[in-house]
Order: sequence, then C-alpha cells, then structure tokens
Amino acid sequence: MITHKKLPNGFEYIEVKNRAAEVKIAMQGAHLFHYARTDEEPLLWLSEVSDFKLGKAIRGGVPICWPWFGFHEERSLPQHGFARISMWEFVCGKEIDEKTSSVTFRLTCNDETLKMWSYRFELKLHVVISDNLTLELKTTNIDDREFEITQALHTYFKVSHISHVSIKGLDKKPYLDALTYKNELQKGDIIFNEEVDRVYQEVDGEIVLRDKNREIHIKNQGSFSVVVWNPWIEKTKRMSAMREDAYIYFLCIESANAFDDVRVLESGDSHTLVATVL
Ligand code: TA6
Repeated sequence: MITHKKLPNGFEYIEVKNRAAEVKIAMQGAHLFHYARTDEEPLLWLSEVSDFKLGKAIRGGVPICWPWFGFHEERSLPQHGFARISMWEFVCGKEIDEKTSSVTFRLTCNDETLKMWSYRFELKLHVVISDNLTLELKTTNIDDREFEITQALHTYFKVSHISHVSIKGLDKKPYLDALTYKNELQKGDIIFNEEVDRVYQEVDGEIVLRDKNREIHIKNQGSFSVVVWNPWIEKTKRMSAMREDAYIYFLCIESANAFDDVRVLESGDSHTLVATVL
C-alpha cells in the first residue's frame, strides 16, 4: 500500500507498506526517515527530537547529501548541499509483489537551486522496499556544460549501544580523518570509543555492521568511498536535533562519492549511486 500522508503541521510524506516491510519518505529531500521489516524494530535511527519542518533536514534516516558533501567553500550555502531541504516531486509507486514495492521521487533544477548551483540537472531517487532496502540516486546532467558532484546517502543506523558495535570490510582501506585532516590506513575492524568522522576510499566490497549478534550488510554501487561517523559525547552536545545521549544509539555508514571519489558528468551524462541494506 502506498499512501500520501501529512503530519498535523502539514509536513508531507509517503508511506509504503507491504508484507515484508514499511518505509516513510518525506517529500522534502525525498528523505527516507523510517524503515522497518515486518515485526522488527526500525533498522534506521531517527532522533526523538528531530524537526519535521520545511527548510530543516530531518535528523536521522537517510538524508541525501547532494550536489556537494560536507561544507561548501561559500559558507553561506547549506552543508551537505540543498537536495535534502528541497521539495521533491513524487513520480510513481509500484506494488511489484506482495513483499516488494518501489517508489520514485524527482528533483529538477529551479530558480532556488540555480541561485545556489548554476547547473541544470535532474535528480531521481528510486527506492525498492522489501526484506532488503535499496536506494538508487541518479544524477543526470541536462546542462550544456560538464559539472562535478560529491554526494552521500547519509544513513543513520539504529544500534543497541555503540559499545556493542563493530564494522567489518574496511580493513587496510585508506581514509581521511575529518577530525585531524590526516590520511590514515584502517587496521582491522572499526570499534567506537571516541568521536569518529572518516571518509574511506578505495572501498570495493560489502560492509558489515555488527551489533552484538545482529549483522547488517551494506552493498554499494557507483561508489568507492564510505563515510563512517559517530559524534561521541562532546560533538553530540553541539549537534542540532539530538539528545545528549544520542551518540549511544546510532552510527552513520554513508554510501558516498566524496573527496577523491568526486564524479564529473559531461553534458547528457548520468551517474547512479546505489546503496542496498541487507
Ligand atoms: O557525515 C559526517 C558529517 O559530515 C559530520 O561531520 C557531521 O557534520 C554530520 O555529517 C552531520 O551533518 P549535518 O549537516 O546533518 O548536521
């Protein structure tokens, strides 16, 4: 079932339910903020104190960072780009079978976006909802000039306790430590006992988030970079729309094209970033 819903304050979202799972996706940012398999806890983290209002990104789920990841050199422009705070349009929804549905959203350049980024583009998000969750973010250059993008599906995973968590699959991968701006090499699994904000490069395999005896597998396509982030104690206090203890209950593993993995699109070209959560 695919229904168009509104919160009491008028904030619009699409709800998709089938035999296998359910999602909620806001029209602002095509922001998927809820995914749960039937009879299971939500797999994604959503802040209890998140805003659901226009112009402010929801805190949690899968914010779409596009057409730049991180800060823009022109600091008056929004961090992580404008896609996640723009109103997208709902293109279509399909009930593929009783356990699989798909929905598609689109954002095309407009007066607002052209003021921030002068290129003409079409951006599409295609989501497949089943026992697995797949997000496909397709950028098409409809300008007559080439442009470059950096981007991320900035996924917040819900965890039982950050001390129970480890990440496999990034061993021996180089990463930029965003806290020190130093290039490092990953040694073994990643565990969390301090702030972690890293952009891994040369990523070409599956990533496994282990939380006690539960495993979440993440597969990426069209991407060689992955961001791993947990703000830990002090940074959480400075983050908007987060309770002080939020760092205990989430971890971001972001399928990206960030830093060295920047993508250049010629006029008429497309690039698709795919993340599948299994
Ligand atoms: O992806 C990690 C990161 O770049 C962190 O440095 C932190 O800023 C996080 O994104 C959240 O950014 P936001 O703009 O959503 O508050």
